[in-house]
Amino acid sequence: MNIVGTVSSSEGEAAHTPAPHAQEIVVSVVMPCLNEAMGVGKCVEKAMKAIAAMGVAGEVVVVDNGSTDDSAKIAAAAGARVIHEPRRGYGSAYLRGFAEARGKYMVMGDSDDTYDFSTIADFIKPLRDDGFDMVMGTRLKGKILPGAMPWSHRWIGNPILSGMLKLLYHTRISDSHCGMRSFTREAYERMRLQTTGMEFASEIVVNSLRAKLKIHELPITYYPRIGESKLSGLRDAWRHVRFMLMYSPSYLFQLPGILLCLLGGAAVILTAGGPRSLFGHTWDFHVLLFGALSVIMGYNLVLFDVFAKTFSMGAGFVEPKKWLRFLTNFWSLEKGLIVGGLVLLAGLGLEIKIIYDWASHGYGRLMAVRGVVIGMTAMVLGVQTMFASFLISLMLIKRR
Ligand SMILES: Nc1nc2c(ncn2[C@@H]2O[C@H](COP(=O)(O)OP(=O)(O)OP(=O)(O)O)[C@@H](O)[C@H]2O)c(=O)[nH]1
Ligand SMILES: [Mg+2]
Repeated sequence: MNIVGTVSSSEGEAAHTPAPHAQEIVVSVVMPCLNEAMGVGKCVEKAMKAIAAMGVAGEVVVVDNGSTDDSAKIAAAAGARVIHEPRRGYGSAYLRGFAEARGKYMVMGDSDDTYDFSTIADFIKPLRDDGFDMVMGTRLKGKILPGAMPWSHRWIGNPILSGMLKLLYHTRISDSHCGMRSFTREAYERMRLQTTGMEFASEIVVNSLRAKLKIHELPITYYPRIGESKLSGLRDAWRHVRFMLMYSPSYLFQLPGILLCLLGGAAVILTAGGPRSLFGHTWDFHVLLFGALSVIMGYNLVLFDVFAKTFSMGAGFVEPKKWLRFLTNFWSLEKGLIVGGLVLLAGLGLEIKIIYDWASHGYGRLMAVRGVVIGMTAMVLGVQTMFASFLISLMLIKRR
């Protein structure tokens, strides 16, 4: 058995236990800590004892970035390796902790005594013996003790955020905001995590799904917190929402884009030829105008979707899907320019024809709203296609 407890703090304390060779460490427990003087010592002690009971070499890494209380000293005294990360935030702390961790398996959890670090072995066994890449604790399938989770988190915040994650990323993970998790070093590297705030918890779930990790859900007990919460309700919830939307262009751009195009297209087709009677009303110019607007907005969003996916593919965030492969193999800047140019010319031609007809009728009263709207819409779509082609080509340069 070999438990490591070294300190490297900003106060310049010397390491009091020599660090063994990297390969020797089996389990690294990483805890972010911001003013958790009341809980961190207990968490570190429990983790150290659990590692000892497993009979493997391990370490507890506590990452602090701005505690003004004695958290760092208490954690170090309890046997943790304390690291000071200058960049603030829950995600920053974890990223630094994982970068410093030397174990083959990594366990993460809050340092506020809400998670029971005596159960670390249960988080390691599925990784070591059963071929899983990651273990997600689930409080919802386990037990939430009275006072552990505020009512608003349990019944409003968590269901909304978890529901959104389920919808956008088609995951069946029951408690995607549970803070106690474990994964293998290889799985950690495959996730390529980068966010710095509380949305880090969502990023792990999303990226683990993208990396197709084999995930095991482990029911756990959630205890009341010791010390003050560091969550800032709406602000942190928004960071999760923002992250989920940003990483899901299909729901953010593509779906509303296609809906707007279909809806607008139907309105344009309905009223392009003249007023139409439907549902006991007559529909005319106004419907045509809103329809055109809807098509333009929708097409914009569809282009944003293409931009986002092309960018993500170039940056290596996602594997190219079928249509993106089509885009890279069969599409070219020149083809985009030709198609966009033809649509632009068709629109322009329609506008010129209207002016020509008007002039040839002696510049009398002009009433060609329908044609003008359709021509203008075509011109907008054409120009957008042409310039979008340049932007897409720019983003594909590296890839080609
Ligand atoms: N180093 C560091 N740790 C942080 C930061 N923000 C939060 N933490 C720690 O991250 C863990 C999670 O924060 P909590 O305040 O417990 O958030 P939560 O678990 O969602 O909310 P509670 O239910 O109130 O516990 C705790 O151990 C905090 O001390 C930060 O900016 N830096
Ligand atoms: Mg907590």
